Amino acid sequence: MKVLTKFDSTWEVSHKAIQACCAHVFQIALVLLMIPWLSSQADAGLVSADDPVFGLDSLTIDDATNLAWLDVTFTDARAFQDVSLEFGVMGDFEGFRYATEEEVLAFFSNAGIPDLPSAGTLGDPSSTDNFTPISELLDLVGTTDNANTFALGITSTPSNFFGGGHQVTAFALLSGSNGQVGLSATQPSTINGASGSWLVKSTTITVGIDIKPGSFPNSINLSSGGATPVAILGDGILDLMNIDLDTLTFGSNGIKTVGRKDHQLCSFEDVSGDFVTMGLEGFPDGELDLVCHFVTYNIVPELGDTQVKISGDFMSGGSFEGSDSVNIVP
Ligand SMILES: [Ca+2]
Ligand SMILES: [Ca+2]
Ligand SMILES: [Ca+2]
Repeated sequence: MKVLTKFDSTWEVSHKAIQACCAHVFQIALVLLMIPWLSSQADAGLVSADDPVFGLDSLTIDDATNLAWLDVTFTDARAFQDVSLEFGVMGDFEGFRYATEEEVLAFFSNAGIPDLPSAGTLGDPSSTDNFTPISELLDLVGTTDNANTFALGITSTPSNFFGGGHQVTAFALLSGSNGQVGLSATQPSTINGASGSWLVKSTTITVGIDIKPGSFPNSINLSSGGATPVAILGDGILDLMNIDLDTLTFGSNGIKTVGRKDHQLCSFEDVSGDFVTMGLEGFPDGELDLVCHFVTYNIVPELGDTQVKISGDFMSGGSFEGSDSVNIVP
């Protein structure tokens, strides 16, 4: 028994030491577990993030576009025809898609690279100003050559060059004290040991919402006064406190929440229940929900007046959207 106690106290000391030194590491790990692919460093243009499948630092999130870019190393030496078949369920790159040439150039621009070619050209501008931002970009996305001087990746944009029907490739290259960005072309079937693919997925997650908690169908009279409440449903994983209320929009015309003196009309309540399977609209389920109000006559529904979508950003990066049905009444 005493031996066990000794072991216990030893474990406690080391455990406390770990807690003291590494509490922030655990916190970050917890956040990443909750929302696996959101950035671990907020408020920068490009941030490194972890993909649940490809692992630590395998993604680069561009906050300006809400796109997550997969490191080019994962697609190195695989042809367009091959990679394109792997985006479905159980595919090697499930949930990803090819970026377009324009998206790659915007990504390079958002990486702070000043001298870029124009889309649809074979230009490859090179400058000393390009060197540092390209070097930093290569640290994020990886390189496709053995000397670690460039990242070359295929895009989805067909090329006008070399007979057409080719996929354009875009590269960022360090040479001497210069950094060069270029566009070139390749055949869809080409396997190039120094080229990967530029694959992206959206960082927008889908959330559950309930329009008019407590009632169903969600009847809206667009000529009525007042506001329509919309609940963003807490599920124990979604961090409602992380929602940037300034970015919340509702409906296809993007109206904002209403409130006096610039205060958003939002509150935390437990209003929602298992309305999908039980028909218990507004029944508390033990999870707090974020309920916000929108001026009813401003609402423009989506999808032939049968649904309305709410969208917004998280303060730590990334975005979300959710839809619910509506019944527009005269
Ligand atoms: Ca990376
Ligand atoms: Ca409802
Ligand atoms: Ca709830």
